[in-house]
Amino acid sequence: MHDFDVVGLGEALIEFNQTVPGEPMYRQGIGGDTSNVIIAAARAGARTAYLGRYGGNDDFGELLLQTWRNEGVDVSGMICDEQANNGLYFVQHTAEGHRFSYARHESAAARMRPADLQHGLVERSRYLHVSGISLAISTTACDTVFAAMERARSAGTRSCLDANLRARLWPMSRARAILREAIAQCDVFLPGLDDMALMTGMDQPDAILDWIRAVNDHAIVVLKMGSKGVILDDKLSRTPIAPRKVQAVDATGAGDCFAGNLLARACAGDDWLQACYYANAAAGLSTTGYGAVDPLPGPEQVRAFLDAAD
Ligand code: KDG
Repeated sequence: MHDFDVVGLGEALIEFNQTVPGEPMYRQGIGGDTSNVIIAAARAGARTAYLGRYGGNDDFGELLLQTWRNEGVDVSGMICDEQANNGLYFVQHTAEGHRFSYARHESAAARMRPADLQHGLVERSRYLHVSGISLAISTTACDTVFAAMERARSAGTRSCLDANLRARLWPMSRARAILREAIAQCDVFLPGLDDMALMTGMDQPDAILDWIRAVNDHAIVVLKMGSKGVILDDKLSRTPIAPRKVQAVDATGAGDCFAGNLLARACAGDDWLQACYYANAAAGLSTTGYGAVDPLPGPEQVRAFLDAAD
């Protein structure tokens, strides 16, 4: 029996999200891809925990803890690093979409290491969720992610990976090598089309899915294509799922919303196709408000949207 449906490992960030394009006006929230996933999954009804380090050297650690607790996320595996600050990021909105700028060098999360996992929470969960950002932020964080995946494998916990390839965080050759190994090891892979284009040099979804299958022949794969919807590759077939029409204002965290809802619905008993339809609708809804966390929808909202769209 598992105590958790999904545990996430990575870096939570304090978010400053631009409210008026081109103006120096920002609203404060929290972000960080794996934390967003865990909050999305919690709102969808999953039993969740977040793992890693938060900083004790500034006043933002309490905000992170309070946010997770309010969402019902277990924080017993979080370590307070008194020597370090919490990472920050700024979201700016341009005609080409949103852009991230970071202030996260030597943050608390970047100081995580494999010994931090001795609490054993990975082993008590059905899924472990990690990402290319968790792998990128430092070499000790990278080691911690692989150690967590190893613990997951030994315990029968399934590993879910989002590529989230952020070119600002690491050199591309390192990113390609490390991500390739993580892709080979995961059980569920949720890459964005743009990330895979950067990773492989290809731009056609089928060619990218073929590339992924050559690296990993066993994972459930969902290729997220933003405003073009998603493709589920369950090894037997590839099923495209069209996007839902919404008035999008900010796509920050939409892929994380997809991942959290997908895993929550899979744990609730949906098959992967049903879970994808649900997560696709949830991700669309999450783009209708500003910030990575505030617009993450709950089940009533998603069901109403699915019914209205039918
Ligand atoms: O997916 C959204 C995240 O990218 C955002 O919340 C910030 O985690 C973040 C990052 O490192 O880019």
